[in-house]
Amino acid sequence: MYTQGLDSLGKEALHNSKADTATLEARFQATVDADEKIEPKDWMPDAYRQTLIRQISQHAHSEIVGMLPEGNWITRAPSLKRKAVLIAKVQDEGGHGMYLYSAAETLGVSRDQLQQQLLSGAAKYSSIFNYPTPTWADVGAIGWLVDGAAIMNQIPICRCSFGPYARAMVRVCREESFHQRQGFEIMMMLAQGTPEQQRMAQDALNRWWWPSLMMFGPSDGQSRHTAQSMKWKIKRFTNDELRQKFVDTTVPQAEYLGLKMPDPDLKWDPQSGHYNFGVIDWSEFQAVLKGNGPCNRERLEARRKAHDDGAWVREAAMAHAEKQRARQTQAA
Ligand code: BYC
Repeated sequence: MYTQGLDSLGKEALHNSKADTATLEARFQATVDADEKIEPKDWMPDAYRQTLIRQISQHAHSEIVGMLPEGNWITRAPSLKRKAVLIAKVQDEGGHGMYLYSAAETLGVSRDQLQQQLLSGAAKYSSIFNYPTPTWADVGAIGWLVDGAAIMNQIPICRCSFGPYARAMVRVCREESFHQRQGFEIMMMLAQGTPEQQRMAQDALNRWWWPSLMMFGPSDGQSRHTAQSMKWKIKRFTNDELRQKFVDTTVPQAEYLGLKMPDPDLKWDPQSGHYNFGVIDWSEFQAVLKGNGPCNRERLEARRKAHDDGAWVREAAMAHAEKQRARQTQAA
């Protein structure tokens, strides 16, 4: 775990007996307002720290659980090339999880604690990964829509006020762009393929469209964290703003593919310059968050099994580290 020892923002104030929390908070907010980064050793309000731990760890868990729906297709990818690309993509998601756990650790929480929160079911991860992947077209739809939505959400996080999170997002977004393109290319091949392949592509779009819109989180009126997170510049756009951007970008892509969006209310509005879209079924979103989505139990069981199966690796690594330490002590 990273040290929390120094406190460059609050150092001077901490040594001043008159300095109080209000002074520290004002300096913190001034730093954020000036678009300067907050670093792990800087003073920060506890609520800012807790919000970041919640969001970054939820994000990390999403990457790790997100390996499962697509991982399901690695052994069945339709060609060697597709298999190699899919393995690389799923491995990238694992890497994103690792950067994000490291970023969360700089806030004073341990990776073990975060793992336990995921495995016990206490921590949230993105609702989207509780849906099944019954056909190869789902791999295309995830890349195109889920990675597409992820990029829309994550590009602004590259400008997040917390340095380690912002910096991790730069590489993550570059990799997600590649993922989105590989997904779109799969959809393009299917959409231009046989009638059966076209049906598969359309069916995958039908199943993934609405859950992709839910990925952006509750509507602004229901989002309990947005206002504060925008003030702290953890978030740069609201959930609804990002959702609208995603719809506006993705509808023309579906048209290009010759696929139909599963929303009879979807309509271009020349006055606003945006697409109007139908009402999201928030009861489905809430059910998934409560653990009752189609695959919630299966996903957590897979993670728990992986954790249990990996126990011997952790033990071996600890034994090796212990042996190295003993050798170094003997040599000294
Ligand atoms: N699913 O006040 P709100 C990927 C929760 S993985 C589940 O709006 P906030 C990929 C929210 O946590 C990318 N829970 O919250 C991987 C809060 O819960 P609590 C994943 C959700 O934080 C593999 C409550 O609802 N991306 O790209 O201001 C393969 C109220 O919401 C969801 C991220 O994690 C949800 N969809 O805004 C392919 C991005 N939405 O703890 C691809 C980082 C909301 O208060 N996270 N909740 O009970 C964020 O940007 C923000 O946390 C959110 C939510 C926009 C998601």
